[in-house]
Amino acid sequence: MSEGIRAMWMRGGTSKGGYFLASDLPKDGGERDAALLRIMGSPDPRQIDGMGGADPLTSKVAVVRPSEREGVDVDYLFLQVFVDQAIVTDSQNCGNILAGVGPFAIERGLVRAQGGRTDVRIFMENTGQIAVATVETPGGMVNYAGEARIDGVPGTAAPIPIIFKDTAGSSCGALLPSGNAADTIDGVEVTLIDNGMPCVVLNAADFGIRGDETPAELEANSELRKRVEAIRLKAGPLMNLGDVKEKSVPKMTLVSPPRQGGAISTRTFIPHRCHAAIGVLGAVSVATACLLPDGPAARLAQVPDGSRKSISVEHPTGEFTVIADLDANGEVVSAGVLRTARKLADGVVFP
Ligand code: NQM
Repeated sequence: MSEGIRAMWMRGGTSKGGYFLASDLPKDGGERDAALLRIMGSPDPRQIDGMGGADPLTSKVAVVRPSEREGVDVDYLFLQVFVDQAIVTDSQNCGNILAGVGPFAIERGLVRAQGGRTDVRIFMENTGQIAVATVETPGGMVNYAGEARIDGVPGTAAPIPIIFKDTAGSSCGALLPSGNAADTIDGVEVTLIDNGMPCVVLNAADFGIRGDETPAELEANSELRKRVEAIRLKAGPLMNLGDVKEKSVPKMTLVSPPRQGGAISTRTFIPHRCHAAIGVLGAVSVATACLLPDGPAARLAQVPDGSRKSISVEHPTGEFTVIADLDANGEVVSAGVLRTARKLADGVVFP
């Protein structure tokens, strides 16, 4: 048996995965990915022979290293390990797994705790942007317990507020890669948007659904999935993402009118399974689509007044609030979100 690889297992927001120091993983990308597939138990729909939870949301990896960038503490590379295919991809970022990066960096000694709260400046390697996460560190130790509640996770935990700046065009080169707030693909109106996560926003009604169905109901609707995937494959090149057949982006968000007093209701295919909630940067992108002059989200959204907008994005297990700050042109310049994280295990995993 191999010697094993040091890892911490954490819940980050509404996702879960393995957190590794880059120096603990094989240097060679191919060897690293092969090890991660073995560790997660992929490819296998049940991931029975590994740590993965048979869901893309629990088959995730953070690779963290000290940063050499000015004013940045750590570099974070997110890797999605596919469940039932032998694919490990860095083609997307993940704002949920990001929530565990600050605590992990402090626990591993990459960042020194500063008083009761420690700001960790994180360079997100997948998209080349920076997030600042604030971690509670009373007595110099990470505190995970607290009263913050996020929908999609039972119970409460210590709050980890995260601020994103300049996420527009993170992977697509522009907030609206086609240059339009609304386009038409296969006769369906879409917004192609990237404010941290490439997303295609669609009106649920255009697919003959209400938009408040459960993820299981939507996953069982093979006609819907076929139409959504056909649009996704055409959207990829229009979003400067090339052939997206084997990529986990763009995400496909079906929007409908809010049901619980929020701004918009969502169901998101990520891209083949339907998310139990919504991704962090996915929510930032969809919230931004609500503020555009045109498109399916803008038409349905209930948007509050003011240059600081609190946009509540409803999803299958509750809601996700994005605090968006706008400039004089009405463009989103920064977004704040609240997440929590939990350390689940710290030890050695065997590829
Ligand atoms: O959009 C799932 C998640 C995510 C990504 C996905 C995420 C984000 O919930 O920033 O967090 O869309 O694949 O972890």
